[in-house]
Amino acid sequence: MIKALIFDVDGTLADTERDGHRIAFNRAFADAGLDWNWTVEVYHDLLKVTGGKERMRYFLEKYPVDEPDTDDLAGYIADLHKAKTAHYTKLLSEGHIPLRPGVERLLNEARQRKLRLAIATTTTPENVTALLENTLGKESIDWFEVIAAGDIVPAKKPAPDIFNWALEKMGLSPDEVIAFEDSRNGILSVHAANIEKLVITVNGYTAEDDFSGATLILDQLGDEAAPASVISGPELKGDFVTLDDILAL
Ligand code: XBP
Ligand code: MG
Repeated sequence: MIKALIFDVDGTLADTERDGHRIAFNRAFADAGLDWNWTVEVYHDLLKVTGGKERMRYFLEKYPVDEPDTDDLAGYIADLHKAKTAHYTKLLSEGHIPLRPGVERLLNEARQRKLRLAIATTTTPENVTALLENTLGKESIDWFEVIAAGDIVPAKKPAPDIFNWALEKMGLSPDEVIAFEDSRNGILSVHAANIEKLVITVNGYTAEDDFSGATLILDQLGDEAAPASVISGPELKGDFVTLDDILAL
């Protein structure tokens, strides 16, 4: 019996990476006088690593750029990341990043039918709050019983920790939830947490990812104005994903 829906944020609730996080990173780098520039293409590679601080470290290790002039690299990266978060939340407050089609509709359907809602993401908690506030309104934070985000767990996705944390807080077992994700790291995390039911909505960065084992893969949840296409899994009853489609999985 399904009792809750657990949503990833970046790429799933909204297409935040290319025109949100990436831009915010680049603005923080420019402010700090760094000549790092994460192009759309480079960022695709960098998305292999979840977590902004972890991603910057990976960039420094893998790309031929000068190390910043500091004897406290962890502190330097943490400060840079704070600046990036400020830029990112500002972008959200300017209304540049909408929710993906069907997200608001499905959340409302779930609330009406008394399903419990949670979030499991690697992004910083402030970013989740800012996205929800600026798209669904301030009160929408309370729609989610648990917001599991960022550094509250030691290991980010693809580790299962963030989903395990959310399940534990809700007192639910993996077979009582359905997860929503958009990426390879997401599916690995969900499966490692023993959650079997998983809906994937792909996006520009993740369309070619390996999603073997996902229950349903779509281009989007969809709406009347923007119908969904099933990439793999059971056909939908109508033109977009309804809660009945989800509960029938
Ligand atoms: C999201 C991420 C995050 C964001 C940046 O992955 O990897 O790192 O890109 O957020 P997922 P922060 O959707 O799988 O949770 O800079 O706040 O870490
Ligand atoms: Mg994601």
